[in-house]
Parts: sequence; C-alpha cells; structure tokens
Amino acid sequence: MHQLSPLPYAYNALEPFIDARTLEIHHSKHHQSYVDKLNTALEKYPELQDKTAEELIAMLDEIPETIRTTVRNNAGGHFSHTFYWNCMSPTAQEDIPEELGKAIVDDFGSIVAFKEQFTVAATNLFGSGWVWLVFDATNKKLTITSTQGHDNPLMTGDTPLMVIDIWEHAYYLHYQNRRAEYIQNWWNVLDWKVVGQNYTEHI
Ligand code: MN3
Repeated sequence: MHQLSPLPYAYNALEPFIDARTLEIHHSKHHQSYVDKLNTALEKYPELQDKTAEELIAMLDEIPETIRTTVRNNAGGHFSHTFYWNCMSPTAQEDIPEELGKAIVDDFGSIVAFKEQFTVAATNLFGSGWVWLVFDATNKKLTITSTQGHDNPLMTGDTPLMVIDIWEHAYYLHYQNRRAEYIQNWWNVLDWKVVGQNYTEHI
C-alpha cells in the first residue's frame, strides 16, 4: 500500500508565499487522492503492490492495459508531488551550491538567464502540468522541461532536479488567475540546497 507522507514542514510554514489553506488542501486532499486511486488500481494486482511509484512509472509498458493510464496518472501524481514538497522549505537556502551553479552557468549562460527561462516556461505552460529542471542523461546537460498532467522526467529517463507544480490547485485559492505572481513568489521557498543534492547524487 502506498501512503501519503506528512509534509516536512507545517502547512503554514511557507507563508506568505504559499498559504496554509492551499498547502493543506493540496497535500491532504489532492495528493491523498492520487495515493488512494493508485492503491485502488493495484488492488487486483498483488505482484505490483510492492513497487514504488518510481518503479511503476519506469515499467509502465508492463502494467496491464486496464490500469495503465490510472497508474501513469496517479503514480505520477504521487511521485511528482512528493518531489515538489521536498524542493520547498521554510528555511530555503538561496545560495546555489557551487557545483550546480557552475553547471547552470555552463548550460544556460548565467543564473539570471536560467531563472528567466524557467519562469517563462512555467508562465507559458498550457493547461495543467509541471516545469522541471532535469539532468538530461543523453546529452549530459541541464535542461528545462515541461510535462502535461502528472507525466514526469522519469518517463524519458531524465533525472529531475527541481519542479514547480503548475496545476491551478497549487495556487488558485490565494493567487486566483495570477499564475505569474505564484511563480515569482515560489522562488522564495525553493531550497537550492536540495536541488544541489539532487544534482550531485545523480552526476
Ligand atoms: Mn498538485
């Protein structure tokens, strides 16, 4: 059985950038529902029940067709939300770890240019999805990618380093239609220490 882990901080810990009500509903209702739907889908498949969300995403082709889309969406939702929670912190470190900072400058020209490109990708994403910084294993470089629904970089074999949730449920209660403002404020809670760890662990 998949389980929803508690957030690594309190629901009000990311205020004023992400409000407590949004965070509580996002985690305890939306994320919980992906976990519940994943468990329901796996009920008749005991051989799949001990797989992690990451493992299920990596073996989608082998998942029975009757539950494949459900597993794709809900294992994806479970993985992506856990990753998103872990990228944020009330004590977010603003300094970019040296090794990661160097890679960003190499691949995007400068930190400012990277932040601009990431912000533009998040602002312009059509519909519900996610914007990621990934390590592209094929080209051995950092890349910004957008995914629709709960698709994620594991599906293309890339290593996710950081992510922002661009579903309206991530910001609508507080920001309404002002997605750009949510994105701008989100940078304040992005924990570069975690992003740097994700980078060095996978390089
Ligand atoms: Mn979400």
